[in-house]
Amino acid sequence: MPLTMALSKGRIFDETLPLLAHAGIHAIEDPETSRKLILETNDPRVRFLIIRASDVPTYVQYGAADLGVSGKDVLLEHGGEGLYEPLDLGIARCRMMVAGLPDVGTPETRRLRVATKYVKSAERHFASKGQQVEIIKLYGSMELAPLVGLADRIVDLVESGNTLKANGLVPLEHIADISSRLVVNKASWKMKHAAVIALLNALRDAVARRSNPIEAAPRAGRGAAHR
Ligand code: PRT
Ligand code: MG
Repeated sequence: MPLTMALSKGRIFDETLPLLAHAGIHAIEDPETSRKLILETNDPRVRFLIIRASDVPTYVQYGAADLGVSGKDVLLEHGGEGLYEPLDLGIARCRMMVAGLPDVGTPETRRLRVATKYVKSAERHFASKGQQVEIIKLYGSMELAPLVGLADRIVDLVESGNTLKANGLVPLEHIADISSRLVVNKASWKMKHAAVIALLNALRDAVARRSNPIEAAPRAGRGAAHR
């Protein structure tokens, strides 16, 4: 049965491709140069939808895509309704953090202001510490907010830490480790079970090989001599 897979351009597409290649699936066009939003693959039973990262869970929830690849940050905001999340692909890793200007304490006369696009995750984090905060919803460039007095803190993703550093900010609290997950529509899981399970198993195998390349590598490729 044909499978439609929702992917976003950029790091998720780039890092999912090698895993899909292990399952024998290759995109015929590059989404960075093609303007098409539906990409065929070498396998006539599989096609990709190229959509915004934050829209992937929605397409899968409503069954417009059978499955997709989505960052855990996006899934935490979406809530995961209508989806199974059977596999951590271990790609596009980063941390969700609270950050701010160094040596700036919490204000005494008002609630802490926190700017973020991760409203639910931020609310949950501060509620779990018993801290009342005012969340300011932004859609990007959160790092700017503390610099111009819009917020006391931000909640954002941190990978190398270079973006924080370049803006004079420091990481303050760790909220969650983030990686991308395979998500599957609940009805597709039932109705297209064999096709979904075959792809899931191939991807699981690709993830295991990547995290344990020595054991998974063919014998000639082990290179024991130069280790
Ligand atoms: O389409 P939309 O704008 O909604 O999505 P997007 O721009 O978030 O998509 P994209 O492709 O940038 O990110 C897709 C997914 O990659 C995210 O949902 C995360 O799960 C994951 N990911 C991993 C990251 C990062 N690492 C990351 N570093 N997403 C964003 N960043 C940004 C971060 O927000 C910050 O601005 O990179 C900056 C920090 O990087 P460092 O290396 O300077 O610390
Ligand atoms: Mg981006």
